Amino acid sequence: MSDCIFCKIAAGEIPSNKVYEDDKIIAIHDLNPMAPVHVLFIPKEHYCCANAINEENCDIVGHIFSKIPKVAKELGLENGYRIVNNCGEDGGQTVMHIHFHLLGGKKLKVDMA
Ligand code: D5M
Repeated sequence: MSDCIFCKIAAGEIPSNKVYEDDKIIAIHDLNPMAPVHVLFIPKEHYCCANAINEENCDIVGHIFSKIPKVAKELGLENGYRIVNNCGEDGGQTVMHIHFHLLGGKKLKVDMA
């Protein structure tokens, strides 16, 4: 998508603070960190949100989750972390290109709503 900021980051058209990249995904430090470690895992292919995931394309979610432990370890999150996906307006999603937040580096508060 030509006007999508995460598509532009994935394509290298906008600079980012990258922590991981392969042919399918990129992981970058969040611009507005909500925790000492706040990384976004972003598929290079554009999917608007969790509602766009189906049986045909759900491998991308497994691929992202398969890379999170390695990146978390490299970033020192030995004591645990949180993975968050916001979907749609009520879910608090602000960038309409699916991404997973990796948060850690302190004992996070439990706040589900
Ligand atoms: O999360 C969207 C997240 O994306 C939010 O935490 C800010 C972050 N963001 C927005 N633009 C950038 C750039 N250019 N680099 C890094 N991080 C960015 P959401 O779940 O949609 O609310």
